[in-house]
Amino acid sequence: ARPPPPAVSLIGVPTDIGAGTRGASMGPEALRVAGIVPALERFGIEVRDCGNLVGPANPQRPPLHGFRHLEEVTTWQQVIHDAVFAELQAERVPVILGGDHSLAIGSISAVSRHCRTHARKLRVLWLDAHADFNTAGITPSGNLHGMPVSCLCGYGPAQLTGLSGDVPALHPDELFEIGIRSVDPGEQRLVHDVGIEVFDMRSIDELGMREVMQLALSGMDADTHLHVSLDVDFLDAEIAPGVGTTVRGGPTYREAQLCMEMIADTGRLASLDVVELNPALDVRNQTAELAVDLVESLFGKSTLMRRPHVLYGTPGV
Ligand code: B3U
Ligand code: MN
Ligand code: MN
Repeated sequence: ARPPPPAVSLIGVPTDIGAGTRGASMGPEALRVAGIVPALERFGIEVRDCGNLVGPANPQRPPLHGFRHLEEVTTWQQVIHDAVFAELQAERVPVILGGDHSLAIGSISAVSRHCRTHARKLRVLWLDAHADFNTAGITPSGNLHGMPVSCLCGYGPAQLTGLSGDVPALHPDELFEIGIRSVDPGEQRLVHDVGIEVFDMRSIDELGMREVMQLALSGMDADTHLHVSLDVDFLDAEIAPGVGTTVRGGPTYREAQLCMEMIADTGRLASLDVVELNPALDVRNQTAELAVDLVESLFGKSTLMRRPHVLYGTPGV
């Protein structure tokens, strides 16, 4: 028998203070306009739209000690952490509607705290054109949306690395980055030294999306909490123009759909970020509509009645 559909809580995070280009603050509303609520309800999912969180406005300041807007970003992360943690404790699946990608510091810190409280294993899939592993010392921009993964792994200011408790929210072994095609020079070295598992576009070209996803999803079991952090710039810029930092050569519509379907097949998706959607740059809300299509696949939309519960084997075996 199929498991009952999850109860989903939508949490809007209308901020762009971590980004270099303004506009992602309008992302949550664009996803609602694109029909994210009825898209999920169609599968029998009970959806609660919690509305938008409230946090500091964008002060549009230059970097200070390597960061733009560190204090404001920190305030947002505390609000995000608390909201996401509350929904997880209520046994609901939080779907965070961004907002720039700095919000994942708060959301994944909450997921990590929840997993530790309930002795669950954590798996994070980071779907992005960028590695988001900059630090104050190596960032070319000071923008914190380029630093969430490093902060979550413990490389960053204490006010962001300590959100989930004394130990870093994320261990590199719990993380797989997919779709990467833009990594800054200092970032490249750090990603290598820390040992982040990166499936860049070259690996997708060589192995195919299917094998990449089998590897990224392998080794999970019934106790694994799967978090997906979907940066819309993961997608090829031709199909997803509504993002601030497009990088050409990303996954096609079909590759992206397969990626989502294989995640759905595991039956382990327990929290999701949809980030970096920038309606100010979009054309007729098409990027928001595409994101909603992909979210439907993540929650089990499929052409035929096949819903196997697929658990993939041990990584590297
Ligand atoms: N790596 C660059 C660009 C960037 C990272 N994430 C996004 N853009 N969205 C930086 O500024 O850190
Ligand atoms: Mn990105
Ligand atoms: Mn990102």
